[in-house]
Amino acid sequence: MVTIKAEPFDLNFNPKTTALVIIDMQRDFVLPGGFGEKLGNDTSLLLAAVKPTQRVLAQARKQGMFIIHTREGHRPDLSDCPPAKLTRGGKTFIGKDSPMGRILVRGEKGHDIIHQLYPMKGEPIIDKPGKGSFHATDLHQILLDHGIKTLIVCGVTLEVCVHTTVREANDRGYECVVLSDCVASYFPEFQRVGLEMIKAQGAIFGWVSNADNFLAAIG
Ligand code: TIU
Repeated sequence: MVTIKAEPFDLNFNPKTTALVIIDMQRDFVLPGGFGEKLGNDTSLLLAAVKPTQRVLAQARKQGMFIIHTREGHRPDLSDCPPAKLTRGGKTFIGKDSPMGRILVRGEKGHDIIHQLYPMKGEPIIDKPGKGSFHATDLHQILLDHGIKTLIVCGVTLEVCVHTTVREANDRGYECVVLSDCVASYFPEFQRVGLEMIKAQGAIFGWVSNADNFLAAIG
């Protein structure tokens, strides 16, 4: 067992039963021209999470930790995209052309993970149609098969796909540690409050730590 310095209190975990989960570090969210920008956001705010996550990913690989990547997106025929998600307020972006291919469509350049954090062979990629990583995916089964009990969570955006995934994971019995500098939001206020929400009420659905603390814990 190792101990990670975290809020609201430190957490013990076994690196062998812990997975690093990197959520939706896709061009469509992080780079201009994709889904995030089409929704009216400044995508540059998300880039702050890239370098700290690279450090965490490199060390997790060195330690042989189980690593999982997720991508939000849909089949090319959009048959797995609920109409309520496809068109919001009369606007449709998913499936439309962009400089990085069809937005949030599997197989397109924008849908894929940025090169800085690209998965290595043997690191499962979960393609998910929703915000949560457990909804309509085999993530829970994969984690059970690997005896995983603790999740170290990075990715974007904090208050949408990271929150939804951590809430889903907490309900399924996983202890989740969100690394504050390895997650990002288009809204600085949501980043701050989103982290507060996780750790409030005695870690109501998770813990908050950071890249340095993670690196110190797993050495
Ligand atoms: N829009 C936004 O903040 N996020 C998403 O749509 N998906 C994820 O968070 N991955």
